[in-house]
Amino acid sequence: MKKQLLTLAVLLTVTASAAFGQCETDKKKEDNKLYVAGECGMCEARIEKAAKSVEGVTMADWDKETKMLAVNFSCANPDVKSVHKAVAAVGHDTKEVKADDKVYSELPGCCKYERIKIAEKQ
Ligand SMILES: [Cu+2]
Repeated sequence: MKKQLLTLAVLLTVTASAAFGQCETDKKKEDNKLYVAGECGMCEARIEKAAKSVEGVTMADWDKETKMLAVNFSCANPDVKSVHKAVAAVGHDTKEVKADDKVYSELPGCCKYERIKIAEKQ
């Protein structure tokens, strides 16, 4: 019985901390900006769609001129890394995550931006 109680206590703690790590709508984290390589309006639509697909993202706005993606989260602890991964997955380099060469090569001609060179750890 004592062991069961302990198990229950551990379970509750794990559940509580998991819930704590998730989005809290009353705490908005705004003005996260990250550099995302791209060229045109098609890139803009693609980048913003990818960013908005990330959980907790309430707003994503990419600027064609500055190449900066502004992201708002509904989370106290935004998962910015997921945004990097999401835009890289649709073919756009960020300064942290490089898009797959194959995905990049399949982008329309007008979207062929200059690849970001990420310093690789040797
Ligand atoms: Cu484009």
